[in-house]
Amino acid sequence: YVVVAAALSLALAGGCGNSSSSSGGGGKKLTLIQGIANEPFYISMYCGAKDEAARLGARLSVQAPAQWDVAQQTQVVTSVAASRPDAVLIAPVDKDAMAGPVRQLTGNGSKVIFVDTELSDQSVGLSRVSSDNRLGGRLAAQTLAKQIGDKGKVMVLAPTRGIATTDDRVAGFKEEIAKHPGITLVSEQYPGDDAGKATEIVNGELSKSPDLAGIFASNLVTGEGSAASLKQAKKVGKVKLIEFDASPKQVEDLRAGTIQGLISQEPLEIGRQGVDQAMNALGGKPVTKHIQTRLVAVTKDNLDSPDVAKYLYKQ
Ligand code: T6T
Repeated sequence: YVVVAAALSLALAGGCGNSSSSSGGGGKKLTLIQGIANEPFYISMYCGAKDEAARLGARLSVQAPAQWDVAQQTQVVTSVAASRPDAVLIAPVDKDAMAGPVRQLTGNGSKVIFVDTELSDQSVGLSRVSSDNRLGGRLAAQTLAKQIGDKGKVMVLAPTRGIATTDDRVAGFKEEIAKHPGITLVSEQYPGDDAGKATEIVNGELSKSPDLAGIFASNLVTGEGSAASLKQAKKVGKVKLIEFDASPKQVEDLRAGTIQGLISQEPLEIGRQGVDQAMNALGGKPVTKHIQTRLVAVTKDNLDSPDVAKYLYKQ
């Protein structure tokens, strides 16, 4: 099964060429373990990591679970640990449940760098490269507040509790919303890694609160589910939708008016910097413990400006 998931993620790794890169002989062996296979954010991250590995003469392979799931990612980690790469870049799917499996990697001698998500246990891993997700949640709330004229009912969705990134985004969102007396958070929902479930939940909320003003979907899958619900309920544009990430499909939906704002990350840069830190560690150079990449709030107004275009995820 693990082989199947890995093969799938290799086959669909996107427009960044082969699954591994080598400048020939003697290169360090790096493995990237994504949170989930075939997903635009992680594909971009892989592209950035792959380019950087090629530039530095390292070999990079990529593995991922087919779904966002602790048991599935544990299987992937166990097989990677057995292959003893020099370093592993990993986005753990749960900040606590993945601590044991990640320790297998360090126990087998691999240097560990967290990319995107991370563990609660700060003693594991040499470096953490991610967006400032709390800030991203605050930005989402500010963008939504503007869109709804600073008043009304809003809801927030994340896949599950326990994901380092989306937990921080929800916390940042709530922190900012609390500063807007005209806005009430009526619902905080965790549909799992399942767009269909997210659609059902938003459908339910729309029946319960027909005057719902806005939604913050804190990642791609919850965004996809929320957009589908608004389409079904014919509420597109009436209920303002802010999503994290900026996949080609999300950008298309922003242009079409289904989505009013995207909080875009720099997945290419996260991949690149993750490889740099791994290579620093392997070369005995200083390693930066915490690197925060940039975020930008994208709306229809700035979508076509060159400053913003570079934030949209390339595949
Ligand atoms: O938002 C990204 C990523 O940052 C997060 O950790 C999980 O979801 C995504 O991969 C988007 O689906």
